[in-house]
Amino acid sequence: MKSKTGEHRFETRAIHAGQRPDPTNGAVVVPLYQTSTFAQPAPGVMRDGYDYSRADNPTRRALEHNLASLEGATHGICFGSGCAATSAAVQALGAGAHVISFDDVYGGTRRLFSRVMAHDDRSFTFCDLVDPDAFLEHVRPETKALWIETPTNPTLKLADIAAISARAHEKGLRVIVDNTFMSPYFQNPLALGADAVVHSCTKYIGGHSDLVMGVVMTSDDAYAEKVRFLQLSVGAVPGPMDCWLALRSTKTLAVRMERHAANAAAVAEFLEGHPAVKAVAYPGLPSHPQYALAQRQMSGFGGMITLVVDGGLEAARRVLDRVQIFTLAESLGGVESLIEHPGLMTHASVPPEVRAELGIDDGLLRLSVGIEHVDDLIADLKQALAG
Ligand code: P1T
Repeated sequence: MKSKTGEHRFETRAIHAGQRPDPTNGAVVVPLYQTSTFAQPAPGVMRDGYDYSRADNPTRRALEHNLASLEGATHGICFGSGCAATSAAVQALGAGAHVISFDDVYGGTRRLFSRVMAHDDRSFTFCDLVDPDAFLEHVRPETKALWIETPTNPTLKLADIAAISARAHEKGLRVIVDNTFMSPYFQNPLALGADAVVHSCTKYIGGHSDLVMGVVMTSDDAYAEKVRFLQLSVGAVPGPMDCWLALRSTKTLAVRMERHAANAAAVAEFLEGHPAVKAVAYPGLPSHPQYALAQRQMSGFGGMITLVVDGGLEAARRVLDRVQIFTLAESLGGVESLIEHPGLMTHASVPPEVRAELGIDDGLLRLSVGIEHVDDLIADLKQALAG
């Protein structure tokens, strides 16, 4: 299903790319093709390229076109989770690959790299990519790629995608960016020189905390072919229902992201002035050490905030206990505001000494600011932080 909207702006592509009224009955919304298999007119002959839903499905294909269009990629390849997409993106680098990863990545990504994929013949080095030259000393003959998450989860450090991509390409390395926190609306790594983008669609792309999915996007045909082959062969594919939900969600991605960012900016400013808060990280605050880079490579600052409360774990637990609108839960990017304690939750699988090195303090809390009324969100945090 080809989009006729390739030249249009993000909001228009979000609603139309990969989709058009059904040619048989005019349905405006791409139907949910909840089917595992497809009748074939003759052995080996397919209608419109479909034979089995692990290989391809019309609802999934529409979503893949839609997502690729939003990220400015030629190929979008969906998986059953962000972790499955991450795994395929690395597997596609080939056997024996060494990957240099930003040190402060999602705990599940670090676990996948160091406790699953490193047990095959791959190897990983974690380093702080705030300095775009930092990876150079770790490059080996078998190094194939850099893995960047920016902003990082949970300390919201940034990596300069353009600077790192230029240096990496000189060394013949690919750059893969996990763009989950920004969504394709606020940051487009491919336009900055990266070779591939991964999203956990579970987050902003899905946007309603009702699905788990991932995607790999690239304009590199040879690399895409490898990822596509892994999608078919390993089979970690999303079901048609989740694809249908995601396709419905991208239609509102732009307006949701605008509200997430506006609310987060106001919440971050409130937290920065609060006496019980020791530190606040939000890329849109002038106090963020990489504010200039944020302004350069992102068109907005997203909905994620990290704060450190005075009084360590006990004080953090008190806040978690008291919040009423913010829900204590893992994940992020949904319309509802969430709060979590990375040390005990999303990053509990990261060894304590590594957490300490990364600054994942006992008093550190992570907010996913939703799209409720901002005054209610600030009032909730105010009462939760009160002495
Ligand atoms: O959960 P899954 O869809 O498999 O996505 C993994 C993933 C990948 N990349 C980033 C930046 C992520 O934040 C995640 C998942 N993160 C959480 C569940 C979390 O609460 O941080």
